[in-house]
Amino acid sequence: MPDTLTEKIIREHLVSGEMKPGAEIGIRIDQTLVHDATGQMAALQFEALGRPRVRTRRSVVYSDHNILQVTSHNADDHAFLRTAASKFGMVYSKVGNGICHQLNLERFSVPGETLLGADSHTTTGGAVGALAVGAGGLDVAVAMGGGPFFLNMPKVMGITLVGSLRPWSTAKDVALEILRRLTVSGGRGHVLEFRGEALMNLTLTERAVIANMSIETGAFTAVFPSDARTRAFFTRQGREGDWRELSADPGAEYSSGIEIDLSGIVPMAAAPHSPDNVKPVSELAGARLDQVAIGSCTNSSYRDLMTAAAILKGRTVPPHVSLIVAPGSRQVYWELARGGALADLIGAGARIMEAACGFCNGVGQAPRSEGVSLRTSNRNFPGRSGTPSAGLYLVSPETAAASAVAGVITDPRTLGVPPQVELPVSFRVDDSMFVYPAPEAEAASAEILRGPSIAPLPLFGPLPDSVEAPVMLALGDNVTTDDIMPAGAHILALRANIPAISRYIFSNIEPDFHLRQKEAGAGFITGGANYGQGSSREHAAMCPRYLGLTGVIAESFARIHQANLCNFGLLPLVFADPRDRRWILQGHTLKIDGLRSKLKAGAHFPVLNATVTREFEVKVDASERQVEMLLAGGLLALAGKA
Ligand code: MIC
Ligand code: SF4
Repeated sequence: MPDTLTEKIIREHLVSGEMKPGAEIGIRIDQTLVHDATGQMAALQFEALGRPRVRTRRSVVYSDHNILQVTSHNADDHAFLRTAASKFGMVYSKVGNGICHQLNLERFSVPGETLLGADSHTTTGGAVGALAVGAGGLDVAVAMGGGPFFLNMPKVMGITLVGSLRPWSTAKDVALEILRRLTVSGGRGHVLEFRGEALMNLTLTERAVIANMSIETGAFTAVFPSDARTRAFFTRQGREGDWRELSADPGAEYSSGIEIDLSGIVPMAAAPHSPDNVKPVSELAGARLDQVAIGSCTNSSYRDLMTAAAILKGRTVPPHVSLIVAPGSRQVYWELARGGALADLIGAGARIMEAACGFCNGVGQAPRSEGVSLRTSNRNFPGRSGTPSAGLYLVSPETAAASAVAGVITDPRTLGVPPQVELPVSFRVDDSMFVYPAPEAEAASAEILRGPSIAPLPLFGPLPDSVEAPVMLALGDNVTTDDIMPAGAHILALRANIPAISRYIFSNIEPDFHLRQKEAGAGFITGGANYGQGSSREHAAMCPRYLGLTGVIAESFARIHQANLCNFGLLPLVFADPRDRRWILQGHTLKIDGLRSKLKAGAHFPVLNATVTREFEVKVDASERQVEMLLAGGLLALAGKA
């Protein structure tokens, strides 16, 4: 049978299971990616698993999230990551080199390979025709050791592109249009596979913008064919040897499909507080703003920043607007400087930041209280900027630059003829900020630097057979991992210390939640659909477990978070009847007896709400493999390592 591109790559990497939609399969991983917010745990877990060296074709540790160095925590973490990478056989990317996803595209991406990254936006790599997937750090640590990555065989949604973009409409607007149509949960269980003749109208970096934001629909990832446009990108990067042509077989069947006419796309914005709250910019025009931030792994490429610079050239941003520009990589930074665009940005009054994530998840540049920030990034969840009361709009670099100059939200089409940005024939390649690992012969004696920021991994015990515990919080639909474990510089700096970072669990919802949870000992959270959407941070599972939480009962779970819950022995339970959620309130006591055998049976089982003496039915959302982990107290416990 003809394969979709997704099926083709999975088939080439399949190590266990049958490729039937929904069935659990295991795939071999060629490359892994972690960074300085997820890599500390991944390295500690890799160490706990007892593997001396990584077994992938390539594994890279990036320094891009935790870069402020307001205390010694960040530098301690970087020293730990650099020395651990060297010992375990990974490439280490120094601070200042750039954002993991941009760097992966530029230097390491390969069509047809599998990439597993401890970051949800690993999907960006789908732009070159790789199967690039985000996961929790522990799943990545297992893959680093040569173990398979387990997933439920996704369905493949064909997204057919027709037409070509009109002036001032961009790939970001296409990504936002997809979100408008699919919402933050419409991609669940699917790979979004792009096809159609109009693909030839999109450059590799434009495809990367769309692949980047595919995760916001809840999709597993996105994948584009590898074609002449892809080849041109590899040639510019001096890596033509890594390119190969790849596409779906003719006649391949898709489980569902949508068509997007690029010529109908207009400048769009995702209004606060969700990436699917999408409106045409023209409807928002004139709204006040305080900050404009251009960058992040979505829109920080050469094309994006050169376009913004061309719009800003010779203009100045008004006094009430703070304009921030953060290039995606050192290569982009250097090219901006070489062509003079950096001078145009400085001239316009921009604050030029490091090539890093920065403002995107609140590591610096938090807006003022109640502030309005227009950003080219991918998430506008409450608190994401570091300022809980701020409102974030997600837009294209064109809309951001036009609005920065006007001082209010502005449709870029009002500016007349758009700038034409030509890509250089070849980009400047300088890999000197990648540090290659110690040779295998020296690795055994290589020392790992463990500063005071690195705390030992917490150990979790087996699941008890009966539970009686209160509902600690009763939440709604689309709870994000930013709600569970907030972003922001002071919290991110504690990523290598579970006891210390645990005090911030749910802190944007209830500042002292951690004290209440500790006192209760056990506990449940209830939620609606798509619980745990957003980032891959496994701290959103590890820390609740560390504080004693027993499980989450929701209508459904986001994929990465569901896997993280299982990896750390926290029960992911789903309501048999979603209406039950409404009468189960915070403070009610829930009781389950014979829990272990009920999980093994895999069927629905009753939970007693002892406060109102009424039962309701739930089912564990876990594969047989994951049930074994839940019973043992998590993946490390099951492996006998905790
Ligand atoms: C994000 O964009 O939310 C992050 C910060 O990159 C996370 C990773 C993390 O929280 O460690 C992600 O997307 O997975
Ligand atoms: Fe970094 Fe933001 Fe991209 Fe996450 S979404 S990897 S924080 S730039």
